[in-house]
Amino acid sequence: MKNILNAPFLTEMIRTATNMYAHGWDERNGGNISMLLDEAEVRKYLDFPAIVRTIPTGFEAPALDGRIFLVTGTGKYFKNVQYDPAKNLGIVRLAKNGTEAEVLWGFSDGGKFTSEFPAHMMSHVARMRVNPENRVVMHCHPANLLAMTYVHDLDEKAFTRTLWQMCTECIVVFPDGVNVLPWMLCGTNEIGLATAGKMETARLVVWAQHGIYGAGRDLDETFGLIETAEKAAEIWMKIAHLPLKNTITDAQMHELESRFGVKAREGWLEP
Ligand code: 2HA
Ligand code: ZN
Repeated sequence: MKNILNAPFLTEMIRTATNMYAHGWDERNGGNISMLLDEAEVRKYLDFPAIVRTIPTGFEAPALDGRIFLVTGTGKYFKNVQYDPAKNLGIVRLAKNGTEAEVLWGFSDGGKFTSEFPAHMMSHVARMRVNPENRVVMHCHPANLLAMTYVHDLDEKAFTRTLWQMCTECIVVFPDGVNVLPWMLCGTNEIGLATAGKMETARLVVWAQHGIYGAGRDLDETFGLIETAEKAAEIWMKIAHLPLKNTITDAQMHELESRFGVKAREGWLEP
């Protein structure tokens, strides 16, 4: 008997949402996650075709036609995902050039995918082009990154350099840096397109005065990416008002590049 609740991708999603809530990143219904699934893997745990219902997406994304995603539900609380995964999560397959989402499982109270579905799906398209191994898009509201957007210059290079300087590991974890969008109305196709554009050059995109988007290979990697950036932001918020005595220099950053085999975003370090 197939049981979707035994699927490792579902278990991992539940654990991740629970952990994100525990980190304080997802108050109330804040945050959303989407993960591209492998059809053969889904078939091990779910019979199809078993289209529960079809929901218009409100955008076109031909590159995603036939692609299957596990996604958090709109208005749902991360803290509740573990107690009722079928209500708080859903599995959808995109159809008709991405204009429709066929619900294969979940959203059991008649709900639907996250209000940030456009930003998620458009970001998947962008990341697939850059690195087909990227399967996860994650959005949340970590306090220190958010706080930083009120008091730090939003210039992407300046914002990234500050984060890189706050922990030695940062440049190793996100050498592509952090892109930043100014405040925009969330839940719209416009912010979706803008986020996807920023995802072409970095796996982290800050939404000023709102939160952050991360993209990665799997849930762990994407979580770790946001966790590292948020830790750096926390340190900056602790020291920004104090006289700075020491930092990580660009020469030291270059040492990290060679030691860990990473390359910082072109032109963002002094040669
Ligand atoms: O409601 O985080 O950006 C979930 C959100 C919207
Ligand atoms: Zn949000």
